[in-house]
Amino acid sequence: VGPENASQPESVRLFVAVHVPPDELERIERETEHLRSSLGGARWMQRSNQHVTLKFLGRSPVDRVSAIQEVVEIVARSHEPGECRLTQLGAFPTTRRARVLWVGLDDPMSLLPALAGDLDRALEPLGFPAEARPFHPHLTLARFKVPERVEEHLVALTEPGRSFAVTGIDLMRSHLHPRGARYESLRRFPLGRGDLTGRVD
Ligand code: 2AM
Repeated sequence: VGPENASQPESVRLFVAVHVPPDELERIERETEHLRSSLGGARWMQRSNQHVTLKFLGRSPVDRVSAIQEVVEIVARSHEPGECRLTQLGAFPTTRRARVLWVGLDDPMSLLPALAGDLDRALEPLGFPAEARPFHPHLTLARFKVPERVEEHLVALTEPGRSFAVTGIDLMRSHLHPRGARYESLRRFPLGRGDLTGRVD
């Protein structure tokens, strides 16, 4: 973990996320191709930047990163892998005045809210305030500087999504640039592996 910039050399911007397999991201891109011309004000996320955020930490001192990693590892180990599927399109805060266009997830075991809730609680003692808003698992596709009416455009995706395994969570760093952020996985933590009291590896 290196310095972010000269004015704030000792902090990094962090979040914890789940990644979606590239073929599913390609499918969503194909299925939303027509929206790129109809939604003129949208800034589309590159596929390499797409993810499902579980917990946003924001700025953190670099010397906190190893303590954060320990907490994320414990949470990851305490949940077994699960299956999710990308489903319908939606928008925040509303489809009439959208700022964020996203694709939602079907998560039959409620793994994502369970992970998000545990991360929220476990990271609070390290100084990261618990999330006040309800958790809505989503993968951001595009953002709007000026809120845009998108409701007429959000027809159902036609191809059925493939269910995919969620086997790990990533501690992510965001690098802010004038032309958009770039996200980097600092470390992936596998889910499960059972026994939390006796590490064998
Ligand atoms: P979004 O996709 O819903 O915009 C990196 O910025 C990731 O952290 C993004 O996926 C973004 O979620 C999320 N994020 C950014 N700022 C946030 C905030 N203040 N609260 C919660 N999540 C945030």
